[in-house]
Amino acid sequence: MPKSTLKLSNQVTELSILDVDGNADAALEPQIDNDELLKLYRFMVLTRVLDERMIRMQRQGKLGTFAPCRGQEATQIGYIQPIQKDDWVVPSYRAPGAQIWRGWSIAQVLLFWNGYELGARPPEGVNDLPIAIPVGSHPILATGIGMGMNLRNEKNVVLTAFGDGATSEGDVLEAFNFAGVYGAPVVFICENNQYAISLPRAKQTRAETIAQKAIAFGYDGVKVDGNDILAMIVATQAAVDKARDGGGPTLIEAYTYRMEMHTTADDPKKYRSDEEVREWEKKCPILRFEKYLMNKGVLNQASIQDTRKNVEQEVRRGVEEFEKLCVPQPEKIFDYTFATITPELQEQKDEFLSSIGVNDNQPVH
Ligand SMILES: Cc1ncc(C[n+]2csc(CCOP(=O)(O)OP(=O)(O)O)c2C)c(N)n1
Repeated sequence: MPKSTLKLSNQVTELSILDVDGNADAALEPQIDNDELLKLYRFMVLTRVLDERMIRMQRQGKLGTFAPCRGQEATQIGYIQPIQKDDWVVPSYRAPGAQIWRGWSIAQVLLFWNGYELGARPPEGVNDLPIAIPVGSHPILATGIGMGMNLRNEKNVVLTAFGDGATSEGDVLEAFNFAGVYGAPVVFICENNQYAISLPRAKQTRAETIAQKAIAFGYDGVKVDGNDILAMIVATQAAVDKARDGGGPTLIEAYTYRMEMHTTADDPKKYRSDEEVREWEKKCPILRFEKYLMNKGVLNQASIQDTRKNVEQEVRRGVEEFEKLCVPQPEKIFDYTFATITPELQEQKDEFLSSIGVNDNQPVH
């Protein structure tokens, strides 16, 4: 038997459309109308402004630890744009812009990071799961939802996003495999931001790309420039269309960079150089899209300033709403453990309430 290299039917493609100066590859440029382009831009700026505000709030003791996303705006707004209302999203914990695009309020995003259950409750009519903090625990839920869609003959798709570190979790590999075996309509987005806390991508896997892992599960992988919103939209739209048409899953690796600390409890200077960060600063996804929109005549200096001001106001309103809802209710920890509280837990709850001088089930203010 002769020796040969196997020709596999699945492949890994690489995609970028905008260069760092905002010039688009004409053959690949998607046709998006001006209103939608401006909406995309506004959401990227909103994501950035909210992130900056959240860091300040955390430093002032007004917000708990959270995972900043500066640098990953094109990735998250790009992958969420092709998703329709009836589709499902099983989100990453580092994508508040995508959540807000889906219909979550700014106040809810903030409440989540202060430990309020309301921050984990999807708004009425929003087909999203809450954020999962255990790394890699959620893509398997997306696969299950996708399998359910097939059983019900639904034409919807499910998108899930997770980090490069998550791809080392067994559950994620099971999610990849079951989605392939059952032809589930899942779009897997790996936000490869180069680090899992302090662990660089090179120590996460020996594979040259994350995208190529799809091949082993029997479907295509795409490595996309995650700082290029047009490429993210095109790649995700193709994966969504394929899934909706019964073509099964796709794995998209969004190649990007986490510009900030892993969470507000981390100091990235301990494990990466300023020089490396400066190199990625030049690839800023917002500046790149801004240049593209200015070249097209869709944006100018005045509208850039207006967008920023407008978004700052929206964030301010969100923070005010959050502050009103932020009423500490520590006894709630007992209420959310079981549908009906057990006698033992009720005893503990009573003991806790009396220890803080409250004798009934009134909220603790
Ligand atoms: C099961 C589990 N193990 C460990 C942790 C602690 N932890 C939180 S985030 C993180 C790194 C995740 O990196 P990655 O998947 O690349 O996503 P990123 O945070 O970079 O977006 C770890 C180890 C956790 N939350 N859950």
